[in-house]
Amino acid sequence: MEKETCTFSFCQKPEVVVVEADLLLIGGGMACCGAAYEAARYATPKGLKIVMVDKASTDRSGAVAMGLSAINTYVGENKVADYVKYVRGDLMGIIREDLVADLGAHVDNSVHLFEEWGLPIWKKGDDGFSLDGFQARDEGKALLKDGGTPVRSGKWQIMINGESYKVIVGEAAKAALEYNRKATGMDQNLYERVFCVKAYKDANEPNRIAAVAGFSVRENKIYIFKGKAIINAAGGAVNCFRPRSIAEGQGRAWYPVWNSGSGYALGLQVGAELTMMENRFVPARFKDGYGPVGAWFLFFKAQARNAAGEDYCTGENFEASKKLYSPYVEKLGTCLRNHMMMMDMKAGKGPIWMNTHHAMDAISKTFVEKFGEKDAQKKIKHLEAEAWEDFLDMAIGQAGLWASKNIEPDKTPSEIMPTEPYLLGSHAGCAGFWVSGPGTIPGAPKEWFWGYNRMSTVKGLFMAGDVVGASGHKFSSGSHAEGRICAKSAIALILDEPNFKPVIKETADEISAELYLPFEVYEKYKTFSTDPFTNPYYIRPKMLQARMQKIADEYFGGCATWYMTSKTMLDEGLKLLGMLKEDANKMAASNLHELLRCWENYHRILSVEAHARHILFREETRYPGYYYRGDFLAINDAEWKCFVNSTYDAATDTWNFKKVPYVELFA
Ligand code: SFD
Ligand code: AMP
Repeated sequence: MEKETCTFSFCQKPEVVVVEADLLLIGGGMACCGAAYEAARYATPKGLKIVMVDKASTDRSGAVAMGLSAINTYVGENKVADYVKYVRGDLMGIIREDLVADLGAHVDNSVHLFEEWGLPIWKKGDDGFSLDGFQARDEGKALLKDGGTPVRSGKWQIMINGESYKVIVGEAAKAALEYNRKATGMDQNLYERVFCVKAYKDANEPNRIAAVAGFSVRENKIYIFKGKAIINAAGGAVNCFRPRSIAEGQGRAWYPVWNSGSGYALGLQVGAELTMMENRFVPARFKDGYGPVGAWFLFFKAQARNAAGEDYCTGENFEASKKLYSPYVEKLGTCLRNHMMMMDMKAGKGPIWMNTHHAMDAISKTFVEKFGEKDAQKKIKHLEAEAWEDFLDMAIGQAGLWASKNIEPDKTPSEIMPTEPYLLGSHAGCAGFWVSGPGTIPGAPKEWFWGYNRMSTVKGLFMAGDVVGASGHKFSSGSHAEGRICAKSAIALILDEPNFKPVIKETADEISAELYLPFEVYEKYKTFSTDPFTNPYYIRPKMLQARMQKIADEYFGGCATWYMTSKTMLDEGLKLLGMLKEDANKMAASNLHELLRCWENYHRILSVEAHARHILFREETRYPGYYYRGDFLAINDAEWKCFVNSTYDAATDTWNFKKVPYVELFA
C-alpha cells in the first residue's frame, strides 16, 4: 500500500516552538512530580533549567487523578529486605532486587513529604481504633516523620484521605518548577496539554537522547523540547486490550484511560532496552465499576468466595495449581489468586462474591465487645462511611454502581472478577525498561550499573514509575520516590558533561509533517465519501482502536480466551498487528482531539507489540492468572528463571531478544 505523506497541501501548517531545557521531564504524574520537586533543589543553584511536559493538567493527571484511599508502599517499621522479598514473591521470583531495595530505602521520605504538604494520613487513636486523617490532625496526632503510627491496611499499605492526593503532590511539583523558572529566567517551564509523540537521538553523539516532539491539544502548535537529560515517566498502557466495558461504558477502565503506552513507545522507538514486557497486570476488581479490592481484603478483612461460599484459593484448586506452579503458588501472589478464582469461574462456580456484609458484621461484633453498644454504633457508622469513601476516593463510578444496584455493603455482597490486561511497572506488574541500578546494593552484578541510577540503555534517557521494568509494587509513593532518584542522577549527568549540547538532525518541517500527517490524510480525502467517518482512504482512530483491541483480545490472551494464548495464536495476531501498523499510516484526524487519539493508538500498538513478542519469546507460563501459554502451561524455572530483554530497531522495524540471568540478592 502506498504510504501517505504530509506536504501541508491540504492541512494547515502548525507554528513550531523550540524549547531548550537542561532537564526535560515527560509526564506529570507521580514520578514526574517527584522528579520536578527533587530536580529543582539541585538544578536551581547551578542555573540549570527544568521543563516539564504533561499531556493533561498536572493537578489531576495520571493514575492518581481521581485520588486514592491508600498509599500502598510505606516501609515504616518493616525491613527493606522484607519488602524486596515480598515484591519478589508477588512477581513470581524475577525482579531487579537492586532497584527494589533502592526504592524501599527511599520511599518513606516521599510519604513524609506528602503529609507535610497536607495529605491527611490515618493514625492509630489512643483506644487502638483508627482515626481518619482529619480526626488524627484534630487530635494532634504526631506526623509520621515524628513517630506517628499509621493505620496499616496491610503490612506495606497505609490508609489516607486521598481524594485530593494528586492535587497536593502536583502543587508541590508546580511550586518547585516555578522556583526554578524564576531563578533561571524562563518564560514558561510547565507545558500542560501537550502530547509528546516521539523522542529523537542526538545528531553528533550516537546513542544519546536529545529531544522530544509533541503537539498542543488546544492550539495549532508543535513543540520540540531539547534536553541534556530527559526523564520519561509517561505512565503505563491502558486500552491495548478490548476492555470488558462496552459502548459508552468504555470510558471506564481500572487504570487511567489517558495512559496510552506513550512511556513505552517513546523509549522503545529510540532503542532503549526493555525487560519483562511479557508481564501484565490483570487486577481482580469489583465488577463493572473497577473498585479496588485491597482495602476490602486487607483492612476490612472481607473474604472472597465462590457462589457456594467456598474459598477458591484452597482445596482442589490449590492442589492442582501446585502441580504446575509450585513453589510460587504457596505464596498466593496476585496472579495466582486470579488463577484460582478463574478455575472456579470456568467451572461455573461463579459469581465470585466479595462478602462485604460478613466483614462488616464481624467488625460490628468486635466493636461492640470492645467499646460497648453505644460507642460501637458511632464507630461502625464511621467505618461504613469509610467503606463508601474507599470508592469515592479512587473509583467514583463504583460508588455510583453500588447506589444503582441497591448495594449496601453492610447488607449485600458485591461481585468481583478479573479485568482486561494492563501494561505497567509500578503496581502488581513489572513491564518496562532495563535501567541502571544504584550501584550500591551488595552483590548486584556490575553490569547492572552503568553510571547513572535509573538511566536506560540510551544515554541521557532516564525512566521512572510505570515504565521501569522488573521492579513493581512501587505504587504512588514509590513512583514519586523513583522520580526523585532519577532527577538526582540526571542532574549529575548534566553537571558531569557541561559541554554537551543536544542537536537533532530532523528539521522542524519534517517533524511537523510527521506529527500532522493524520490531519493531511483527513483533509485530503474527507470529501471522497458522503459520511466522513467511513471512507476507503483512511481509518479514524476509533476504528483503529477497535481493531487493535480485537487482535490483542483474541490472539494475545485477553478476556475473550480467558487470557490464554500460544505460539500459533501469537504468530497470527502479530501478522494482523503488522497490517494494522501499516494502516496506522492512514489514520485520519478531523481535529486536535482526534490527532491525540491517533498518536495514543500508535503508542498502544507499539506497547502491545512488545508485550506479545515477549510472551512469544518466553516459553513458559510465568504469570498464571495474568496470562497462559497453552503450549507451555507450567512454570519452567530451569530454563526461564531469567529476565527477558528486547530492543526495537525502528529503522528496520525489527526486534532483538535475549535472556539475561536473574540474580538473587536477598536470600
Ligand atoms: O487501589 C503524558 N495506584 C495505587 N497506588 C497507591 O499507592 N495506592 C493505591 O491505592 C493505588 N491503587 C490505584 C492506583 C492507580 C489507579 C489508577 C487506581 C488505583 C484506580 C497506582 C499509582 O497510581 C501508580 O503506581 C502511579 O501513579 C504511577 O506513577 P507514574 O508517574 O508512573 O504514572 P502516572 O501517575 O499515571 O503519570 C503519568 C503521566 O504521564 C502523562 N502522559 N505526558 C505527555 N505526553 C504523553 N504522550 C503522555 N502520556 C502520558 C500523564 O498525563 C500523567 O501525568 S489500588 O489499585 O491499589
Ligand atoms: P488493590 O486494591 O487490589 O490494588 O490492592 C491494594 C494493595 O493490597 C496492593 O498492595 C495489593 O498487592 C494488596 N492486596 C490486594 N488484595 C490482597 C490480598 N487478597 N492479599 C494480600 N494483599 C492484597
